[in-house]
Amino acid sequence: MANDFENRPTERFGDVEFQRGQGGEVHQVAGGDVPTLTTQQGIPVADDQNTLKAGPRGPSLLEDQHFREKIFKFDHERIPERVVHARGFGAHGYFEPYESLSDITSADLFQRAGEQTPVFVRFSTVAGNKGSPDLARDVRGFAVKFYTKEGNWDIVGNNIPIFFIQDAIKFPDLIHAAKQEPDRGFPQAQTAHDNFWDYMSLTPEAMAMVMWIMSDRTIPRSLRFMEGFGIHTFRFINAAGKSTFVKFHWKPKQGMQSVVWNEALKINGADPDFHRRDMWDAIQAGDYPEWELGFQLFDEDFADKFDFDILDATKIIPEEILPVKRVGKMVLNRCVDNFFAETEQVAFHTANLVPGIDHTNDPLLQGRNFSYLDTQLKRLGSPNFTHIPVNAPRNAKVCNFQQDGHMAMHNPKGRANYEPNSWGGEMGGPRENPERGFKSHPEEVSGQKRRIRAESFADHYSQARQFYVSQTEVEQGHMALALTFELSKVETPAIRARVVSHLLNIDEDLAKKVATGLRLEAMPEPAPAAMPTKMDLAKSPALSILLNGPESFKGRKIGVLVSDGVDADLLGGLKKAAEAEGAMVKIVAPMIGGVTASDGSMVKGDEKVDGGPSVLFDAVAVLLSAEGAKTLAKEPTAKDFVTDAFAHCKFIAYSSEAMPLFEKAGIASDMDEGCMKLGAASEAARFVEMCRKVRHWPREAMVKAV
Ligand code: HDD
Repeated sequence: MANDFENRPTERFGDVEFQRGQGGEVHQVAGGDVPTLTTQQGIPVADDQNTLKAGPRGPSLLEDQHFREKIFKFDHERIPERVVHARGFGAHGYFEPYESLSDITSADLFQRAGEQTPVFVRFSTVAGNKGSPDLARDVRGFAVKFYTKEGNWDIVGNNIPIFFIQDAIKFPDLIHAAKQEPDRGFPQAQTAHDNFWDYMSLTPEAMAMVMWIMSDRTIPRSLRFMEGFGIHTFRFINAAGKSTFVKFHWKPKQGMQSVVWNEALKINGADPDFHRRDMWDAIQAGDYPEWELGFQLFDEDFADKFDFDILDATKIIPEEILPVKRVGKMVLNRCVDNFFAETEQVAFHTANLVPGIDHTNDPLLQGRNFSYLDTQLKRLGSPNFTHIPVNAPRNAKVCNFQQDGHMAMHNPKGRANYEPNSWGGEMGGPRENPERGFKSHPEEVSGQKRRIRAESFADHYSQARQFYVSQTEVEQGHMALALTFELSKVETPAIRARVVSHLLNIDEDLAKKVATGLRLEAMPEPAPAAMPTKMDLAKSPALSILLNGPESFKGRKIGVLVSDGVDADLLGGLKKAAEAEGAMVKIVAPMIGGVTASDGSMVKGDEKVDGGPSVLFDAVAVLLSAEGAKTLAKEPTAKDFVTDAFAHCKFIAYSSEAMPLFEKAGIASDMDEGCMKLGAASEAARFVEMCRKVRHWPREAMVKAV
């Protein structure tokens, strides 16, 4: 009798050959360039579609080791997600210093101008679980691993230069309050709920951070368009042992840009992977995102001049007082080969420091130095997580006597697994190196052992105010709306009032706007303050996004709504102008197969109109034929395309034939100088130039109610 694998009919799908089994199931068979499927033991597999059965209709047999192993492996695919920063996206790249910085640090990666050090960066949201949407209002993690020749160095930072709390002992409470409420398991990936604001209102030290998270910083347009910060004060040590304090900054070459809140809500529905896709698309297209690394450098005397403590992670040193020295650039030029192996398994740690860089006594940093190592054991399941390629040093050799444990990939070779030992040569293994080895800064420490917070940490409102007054009017408006939105989701009126009582210590006008937006019954008394607010701190323009926006429209996307009969010249002109600027054009068509243009050519669609709403683009163009406009004017999704673009203050180009759509959408009579009629292809360059401002903010006063 023929066995089950013989005489199967062969079929071709495209270039690929398949065989059809007795039950109609499809088999793909090795041969030529197609490798043989094997088990984990390397044993070749004959049939991956049918379990081993006693008779054609079963039962299945326990001896089917291939089946058992396959299901066993599948059942154990998931590892615990990160307790915070669960949702993330990683990419590879390199860092390159502009000059040697040997006068301030002996860290090897900063010694030679132009020398590249590989990096891996993972961006993340904080509160949401692994499957949460990208545009949640949230702080973004910005963690960078440098694979230096003296070992791995991590800057485990965020896109905001301060933090909620001053002492690490509060971290579990902060995160519990922010994540979903424990009795009901929701809301997910948002701070707009009672527990979060209850905790905030009882945590005056969080008030500066509250200002930052209620600003547009927490709804970035792209991970490529945001700053990053190391937050804490660290130390550099040079070869002579001299210490200099340093704060780390990442400045996006692409400029900063955020979305508006109503847009964020809609992006989350239209494309919950918006940020990941954007980063993936940019790198795949060769438009590599870049950041400059910046240092704020200072000494003890400079630190002593401030009323606040430079060890307090809720404070910044304004750039206008201490400029950021840009020392090099980081370029992300490669997506991961495998998301799980790299992005999911990467393990950052604030205590991964290389010689030439040291901690300070910031009590938040000190606690973090415990937490990160601890969490990796839980998440990755073995103390040998440093053997995973993304975590292993790439440019430094690992030589020590640590051994064994789950999943050990490499143990010390030879007889000696301890030191000191008296075995000579290679057999004796590695030895200490007082010259090259990591040395801590020999800081004097003394004092009583007490649970206490220094008085120098007590000013909770001055920098909150400084952040608020440094924003443009448009940005201040967004903050008032964000606070009103969040607190409107809080069900307990006393919590809403308690938050407003803090706002009164920050800015009276802001407090009034929020109180009015909430229809608060009565204005509360200002919250008791450990220290009065300094009302006269100078504005810091560096804190505003709009004052530090992009200089060009490079790396941005124009969504072009088209119909059959679209003017081929206009479309061609727009594509050319966008390309010249380094921007992308995406075609949004009534059907994904595309449209026939006025010259008879076929224009392929990138999105179908209901799958490509205008919130996905930085600017839009509506290029329709008269017939197309008439048809689309009846389509709710096409009307949303233009009303949303208009409400979100985007620049809009349109063909005159498209007007019926704007009329039907009810915005024709409001169209302003942010909307440009494209009469000829030659005018497209002017439109793209206009888009460099990214949004037409003067419109906002009219549309703010959305
Ligand atoms: Fe943290 C992850 C950033 C305070 C404990 N943190 C984590 C990540 C970032 C930050 C970017 C994700 C890393 C990745 O992509 O894998 N964390 C910060 C910043 C903080 C901060 C900028 C304040 C300045 N964190 C902080 C404190 C503690 C932790 C005070 C605990 C005492 N953080 C953790 C953690 C995580 C983490 C539990 C979860 C997953 C991980 O470490 O690897 O250990």
